[in-house]
Amino acid sequence: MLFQETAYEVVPGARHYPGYLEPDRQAQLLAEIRLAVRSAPLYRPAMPRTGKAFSVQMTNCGALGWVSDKSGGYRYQDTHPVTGQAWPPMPDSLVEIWRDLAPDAAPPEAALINFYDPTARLGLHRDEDEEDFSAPVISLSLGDSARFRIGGVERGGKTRSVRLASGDAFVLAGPARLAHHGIDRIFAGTSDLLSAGGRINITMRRVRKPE
Ligand code: MD3
Ligand code: FE
Repeated sequence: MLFQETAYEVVPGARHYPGYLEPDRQAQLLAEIRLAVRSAPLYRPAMPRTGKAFSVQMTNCGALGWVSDKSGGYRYQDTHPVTGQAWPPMPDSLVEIWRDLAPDAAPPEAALINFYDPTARLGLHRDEDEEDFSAPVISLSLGDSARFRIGGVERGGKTRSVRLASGDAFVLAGPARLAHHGIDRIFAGTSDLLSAGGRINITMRRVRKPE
């Protein structure tokens, strides 16, 4: 068995796969992410307009990467905003996971890598900077557990919380693709995968409409 395929629908279109990646596969993926981060270092994006720094550190791999800064706002671009270099290639293992969980979607173009220290948070937001919402977003969690919150397409509605652990996958499709979501807190010390602690989340995205 390549992956643990048991899933639960949290809200319509949002599927949680607890323990999708076995411990060996988590360690392999972590090694690939560390390699990518060596050439595309983690940096702290800034909020549009206010310029306030994110508490989450970010980088990307793949043809495109999601970035944000004070003057340019949220967008995808083909180079790292600090080094000016092209993003490192998307590891084959990520493409394999995308094919497993989204066999009908066009291949992913971006993998956003988020790093959370135990104090980092990600406020409720929607992922809406892509041209194509027909493909899902696929999330993979490594390291410490987190409390993930998901609501509706409209702001201010009812929300549900889910604890995400190392190795879990999440597929956001259909009515959940434009749902509000965020990370309320990190549970420090709940995983030994990252020797220095913290949490990594990888989200694979299709950005452009397929030809
Ligand atoms: C629901 N990341 O990178 S992953 C993000 O854990 C992001 O780092 C969080 O939100 C993290 O944008 C949550 C789960 C997730 C990812 C994308 C979604 C949930 C989503 C897109 C639409 C709806
Ligand atoms: Fe998001």
